Amino acid sequence: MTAIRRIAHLDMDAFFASVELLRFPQLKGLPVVIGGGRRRADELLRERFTGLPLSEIPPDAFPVLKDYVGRGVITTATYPARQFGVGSAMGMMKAARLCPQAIVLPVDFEEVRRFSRLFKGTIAEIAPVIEDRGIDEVYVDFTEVPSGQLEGGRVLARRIQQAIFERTGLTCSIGVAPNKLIAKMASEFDKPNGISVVYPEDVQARIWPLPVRKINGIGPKAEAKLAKLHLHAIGDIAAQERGWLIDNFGQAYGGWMHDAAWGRDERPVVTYSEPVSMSRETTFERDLHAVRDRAELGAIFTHLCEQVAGDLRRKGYVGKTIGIKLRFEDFRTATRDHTIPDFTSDPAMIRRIAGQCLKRVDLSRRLRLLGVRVGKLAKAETAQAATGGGESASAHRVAEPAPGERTLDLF
Ligand code: TTP
Ligand code: MG
Ligand code: MG
Repeated sequence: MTAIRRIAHLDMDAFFASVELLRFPQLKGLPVVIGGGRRRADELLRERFTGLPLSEIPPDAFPVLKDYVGRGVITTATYPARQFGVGSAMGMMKAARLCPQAIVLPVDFEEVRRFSRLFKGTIAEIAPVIEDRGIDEVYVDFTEVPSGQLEGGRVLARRIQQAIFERTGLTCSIGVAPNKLIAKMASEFDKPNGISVVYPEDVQARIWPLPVRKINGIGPKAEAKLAKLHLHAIGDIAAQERGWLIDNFGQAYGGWMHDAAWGRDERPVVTYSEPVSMSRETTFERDLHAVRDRAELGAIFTHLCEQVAGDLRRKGYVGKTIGIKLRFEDFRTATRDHTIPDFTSDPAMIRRIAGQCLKRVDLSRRLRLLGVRVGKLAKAETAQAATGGGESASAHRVAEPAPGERTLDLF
């Protein structure tokens, strides 16, 4: 008997905020947002409360949103803060109006990454087929795992949830479904600390009523276009002829949308391999024109290069191929790249080469998305030895990129 495909999507609850609450358990149950300044809140508080353990600093000593000065956006918010309507990507000023008493803490990236490794390692001990989807989420293939089929996967999901909590003190939510597409939606059904199991026959009842944006791959632009066509729920898409969707959205995207709405998705869970490229991209709030919006576009471009450079450095990689990706207002996509003789993770170098690539594209149409990618990666220390070490053996050990491209998904 072949096992029924059971795929889980696991996503940590209010991840950056929950990591802070491990340090400050006295804030549990209170509205807390992550955002703003770089200085660690505990350093500032420690100055005021010398000698007192961090967990004993009174909650009313913490900085709150109403006293926050500066622009910035919220990175995430605890569930109690979300009850006030505060959430990711919201401006701090707006959040301060909605929930002035919310405590504001800066993100501690090192700590967040440590817990990211910890929770993923915990899962790996129980179910080895894991696809890393960013800082706080993974897909896990339950199909062949002993007990992976019990109660549609719920038993194994519960075990993983418990193991993560015991190891880290953090909660997560898990969706188990016949494929990645539905599992991703299902992990949100019962957040925080929930488990949702969706069976193939549930698609109509549980997936079709959801707004189209819940499909991972339908963004704000596609949503707007669908709304103009009077399609708001996933079931509205499912009710359309495939050919009609293709006429309106193109062969690939229209066809994919039809499959997605019917809950069809055969993508495998891809286990970890060395990254062969790292990239950052952004979809603009409004379409931008290369000439008329030159300054804005230039700033975004530079920022993307800096972000990719930062990702490379944090993860200890350098690369040789620098590329760009553009998506135009008509959804057409263009890519260009250029390979340089020496490995780099230098933001200025990446910016310069990416800028040259940009010159090779016709920019008369407006842009909806811009991306920067660095490929032909090697571990920084290996590449350094290779360039600086003359005939050293390590020159021949520069990592070859793994077959098939894998882009790091960076929140
Ligand atoms: P999410 O999983 O999207 O959000 P979350 O874990 O905070 O909350 P939820 O319980 O709804 O899953 O993102 C994971 C972390 O990534 C989040 O804690 C902060 C970070 N992040 C950003 O830095 N920028 C963003 O725009 C978003 C959405 C998240
Ligand atoms: Mg999360
Ligand atoms: Mg997430």
